[in-house]
Amino acid sequence: MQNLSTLYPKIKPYDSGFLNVDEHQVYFEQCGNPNGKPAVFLHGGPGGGGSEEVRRFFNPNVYRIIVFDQRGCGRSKPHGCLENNTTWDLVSDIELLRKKLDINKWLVFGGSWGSTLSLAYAQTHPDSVSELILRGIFLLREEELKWFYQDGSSRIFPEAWQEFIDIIDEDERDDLMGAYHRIFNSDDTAKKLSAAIAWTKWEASTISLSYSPTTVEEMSNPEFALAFALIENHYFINKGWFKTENQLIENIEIIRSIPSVIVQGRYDAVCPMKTAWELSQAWPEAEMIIAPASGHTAFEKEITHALISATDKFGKK
Ligand code: STX
Repeated sequence: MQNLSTLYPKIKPYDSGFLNVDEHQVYFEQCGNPNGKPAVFLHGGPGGGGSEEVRRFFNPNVYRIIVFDQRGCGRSKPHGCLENNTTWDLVSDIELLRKKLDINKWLVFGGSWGSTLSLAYAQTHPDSVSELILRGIFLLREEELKWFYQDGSSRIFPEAWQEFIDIIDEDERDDLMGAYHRIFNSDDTAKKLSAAIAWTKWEASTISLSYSPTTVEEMSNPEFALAFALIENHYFINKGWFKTENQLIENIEIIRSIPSVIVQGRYDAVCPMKTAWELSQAWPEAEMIIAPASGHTAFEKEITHALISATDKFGKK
């Protein structure tokens, strides 16, 4: 096998700050070369927050790397806040951040929910986007949500699934997302927390091709889990506030000519490849790269390699 590209070295931000929008303070930071090619990283979940690792997908000598924590998660405040927290609020934050940082166009990089948000942003502000790098495609459609939260992945990970459903009364298990929603909106703080941890552990257990105890432990941190679970559930119950089920595919015309790369793990059990395939059928201009022995996360070796090859390629232009 060829040598796989690995993450660039660890770096520290040269700048950070907050964007004040509605009742939210949205944390952002800049790393790498202040005069480099601007790139913004859109994290997953929603509710996952940025991390020190995600900067490392970009050559720090070439890129001016901007990472921000979406409303209600990571270092953004108030933590877990669902007020004025929709897809379209985030799209507007991204555009506001671009203007605040005095950037003309930027490369937009997003995986999973980050791919959903990247497409929504690019289709709203196509002139602000120089290139797109999308991974583990998620279009927030009914069948994708049903696959992950009702019947699908459950068949591949029955032991993790058991823990996900144990917390819900048997007579409510025909609508798990709804049942979790009722707990998250109740006043029972203890139950809310244990449900948030169960919700988050389910995802942590299924994102890697090979189960990663470290990932599960990190994501089970109560503070992380509470924002992650509440925000994801809020976005999914509301179907992402999209006007139609296939909105992001129907609007592909708007972004067709933006140079784009799609990276997809063949054995992604969170966002199965069918979705990436449908996107690429509607959008043959985008380069589709299949990682043949990978699951969902950006940190699968083949996926990291494909993502870094894409940032390196766009960084040379
Ligand atoms: N959520 C998919 C998603 O965006 C249904 C996602 N999955 N795991 C993540 O994001 C993190 C790696 C951010 C935890």
